[in-house]
Amino acid sequence: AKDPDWWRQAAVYQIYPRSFADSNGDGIGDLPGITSRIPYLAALGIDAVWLSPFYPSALADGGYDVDDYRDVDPKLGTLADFDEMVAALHGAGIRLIVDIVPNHSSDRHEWFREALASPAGSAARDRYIFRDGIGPDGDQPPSDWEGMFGGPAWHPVGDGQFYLHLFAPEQPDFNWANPEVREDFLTTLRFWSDRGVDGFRVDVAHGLAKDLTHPLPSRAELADRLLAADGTHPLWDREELSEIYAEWRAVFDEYDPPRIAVAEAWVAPSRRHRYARADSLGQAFNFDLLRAEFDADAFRAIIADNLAAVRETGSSNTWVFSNHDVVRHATRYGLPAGGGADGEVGAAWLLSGGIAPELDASLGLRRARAATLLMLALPGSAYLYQGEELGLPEVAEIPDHDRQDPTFFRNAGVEVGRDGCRVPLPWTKSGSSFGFGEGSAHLPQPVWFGEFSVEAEDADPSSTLNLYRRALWLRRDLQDSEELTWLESGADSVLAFERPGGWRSFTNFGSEPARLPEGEVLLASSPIEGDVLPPATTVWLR
Ligand code: TEU
Ligand code: CA
Repeated sequence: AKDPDWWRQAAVYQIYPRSFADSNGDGIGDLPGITSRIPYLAALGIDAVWLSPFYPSALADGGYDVDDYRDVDPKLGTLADFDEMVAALHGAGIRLIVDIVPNHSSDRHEWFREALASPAGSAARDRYIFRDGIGPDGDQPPSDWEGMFGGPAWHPVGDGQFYLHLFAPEQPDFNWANPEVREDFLTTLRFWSDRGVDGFRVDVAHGLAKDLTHPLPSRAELADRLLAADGTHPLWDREELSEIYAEWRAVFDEYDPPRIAVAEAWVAPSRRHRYARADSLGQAFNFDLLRAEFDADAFRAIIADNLAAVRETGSSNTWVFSNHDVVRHATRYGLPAGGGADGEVGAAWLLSGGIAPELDASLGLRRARAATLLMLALPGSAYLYQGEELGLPEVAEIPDHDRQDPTFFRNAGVEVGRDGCRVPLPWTKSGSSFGFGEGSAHLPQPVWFGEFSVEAEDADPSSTLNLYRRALWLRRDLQDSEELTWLESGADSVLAFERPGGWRSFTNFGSEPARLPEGEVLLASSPIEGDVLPPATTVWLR
């Protein structure tokens, strides 16, 4: 059915392709591997897959350094494999969203190689952001800016010029003021839409537009401007983005049903919703819950604010606890509270991947299950990250020489990188790479991974996998309109609300048992006895 609103309350499962399933034993997950696991995805009860980059890439940043936007990395398969995967997903009733990375290409992209081979001031260089060096000898970077992964944001090319890279040096930023760049991305959107993809996840959607026409501000001045968040920052969240995404919207609307898009924009909540408007990308990731402590008041405020804001944009809400960039939530919730400012799970923990020695893993998992069940009762789309349905914790024990993430290498000592949430999935209790593939996995799996395998959890009725399955299928039956009514729970630590059809959700965030209201228990995140709502537990009642 061509339901144009399919995305509004979808459960979307993120696949990090190199770590999902390996079909040919080279240790790298691939597209045929994904296709072979579609029965698993279908049984899970998801509505769509979001596929992280699968394009040709030297993997300087896990595939977010794209060599060619209109091809498949040969290590992951071919375009024919892609078409087969799309057909099989659609055959199973699962839609596909692909990641698109418009802020930067890789330094191996044809256009960037052409830029390097061309002189300063050439048309080829104008597709990226080149500037002359400064200082008495002209050998100093144009400004003191730092990249997101640490180190200078300008890289010298040997002829007196430098190029801008807000991420790794292998990720030169595009010049979005150049019409050729704009046009090429429209071609890419059509290329994948024509192949049947249902939508796009837009990487660093708040980047792209930049204003470097004025004297470049210092790093300190930039930081001040960011706080103002008024659309005039030279690098982030600029007003011109609306124009760019209006052009994208016109392309999405060429299709039936229109292709959807979700913005990844790390901006202030008050600025996020402009990406979600119907004349823009249509939906934006809401990372507020992801950054919050496991706390009833924090969750209540975030949910209420977002329900109100989204009503104004006409979009639907999005909820996220885990993705390929952050410490898995089963681990985060086992960390001591108050790691950061403003009641957030310390940005330090989140972004550094630093695992505290005082981690309580079983509390973390218990809370993660409760939080997920709460999220799946909320109106809007739930974005799930591969492995969270197994309750996978962050993998801390990765030897330095096996690490791949650039944040580790460029910021060593400050960050341990994002590899710990990207370790290949365990499918079986034992055997070569726990069923991921016949060879050894590209990131080492810990010895205990088999306990969290699909095989082990499949057989255990109380496993996290079976909880996710039941929750996702029930949610499909129960989801109705996007209404939510808050309920008086009688306890500060208990967050309660009702959805249409008499579906109620109660979460006890506290460490003491609370009273469970009357009703039919549909599902609970931990075992329930009598009229007690145990600590760190969500129950669905009707
Ligand atoms: O992330 C955008 C981003 O701003 C990241 O720096 C994010 O804040 C960080 O990873 C949190 O640890 C996107 C992708 O999700 C990420 O994997 C890429 O590395 C990045 O863009 C560059 O493409
Ligand atoms: Ca492979």
